[in-house]
Amino acid sequence: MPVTYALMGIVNVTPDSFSDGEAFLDADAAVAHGRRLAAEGADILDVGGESTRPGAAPVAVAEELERVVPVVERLAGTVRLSIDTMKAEVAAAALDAGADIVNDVTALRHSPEMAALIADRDADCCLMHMRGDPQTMQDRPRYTDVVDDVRAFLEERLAHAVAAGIAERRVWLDPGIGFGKTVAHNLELLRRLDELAAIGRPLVIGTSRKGFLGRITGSPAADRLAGTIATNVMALERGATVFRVHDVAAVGEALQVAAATVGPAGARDAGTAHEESR
Ligand code: HH2
Repeated sequence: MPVTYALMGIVNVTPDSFSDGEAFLDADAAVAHGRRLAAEGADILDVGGESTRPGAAPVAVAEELERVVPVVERLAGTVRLSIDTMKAEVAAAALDAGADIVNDVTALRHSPEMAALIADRDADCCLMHMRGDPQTMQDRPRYTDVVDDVRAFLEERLAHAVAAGIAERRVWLDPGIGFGKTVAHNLELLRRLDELAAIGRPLVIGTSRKGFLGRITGSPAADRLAGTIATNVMALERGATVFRVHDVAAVGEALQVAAATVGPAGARDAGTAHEESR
């Protein structure tokens, strides 16, 4: 069986993202960055206007709309676009502007209208595990068994989405690396990722430049590409199918080789791309 996967390039239109805050706050810079990531091989661009790093300040709806909508409008037609937001108003405006995936790090728990919106628009969505919220999530996180707990959470959120009218085939799941987890929790989730892939939905993984890599290697955020590659390659081998990364070209090349090694003819897509965007 060939290994199939999709590369999701990160476009942060924020002043305070942990690794590239301020770099692409200007719409022109964000659009140019998105186009560059698409040219490097991103299958999806994930546009976000609110940082979720530990302790990040929440952003008002109007401000978030102002950051992301012009960028989504101008990137529409390059590759598939996802909107990284927990707010239904922002998701609706981004879907109107050309996005067709909603990446909600609260897994439909923040905005009461989010599930109905995704169902109505028949959009794909990524539901991610997080303990608490970005203000509190790193406050001594504890689990009975981190993989069992995350799996139970994701299964419950999948059932909730389906009960709200979202087609099961539209739902992707994500263990939320770095969201309310210690270094040991993140590593155990990566080590046992196959147990989450067994749920049977596309599995998104986001380790790119995250703090646990720096805790292991001592490298600052801008210098964690090697750790990012190591963890994404391992995640591919354990069944992850969508890779959310800042460094599309380098991680893409590593995954190409990893996929060719794991399966006879590595192919992109993860069954997640719309025909017209190929
Ligand atoms: N991580 C971040 C943001 N959104 N979405 C999903 N599905 N999975 C993730 O792991 C994930 C995510 C945090 O990374 P980044 O966007 O680089 O930083 P910030 O939140 O500071 O903007």
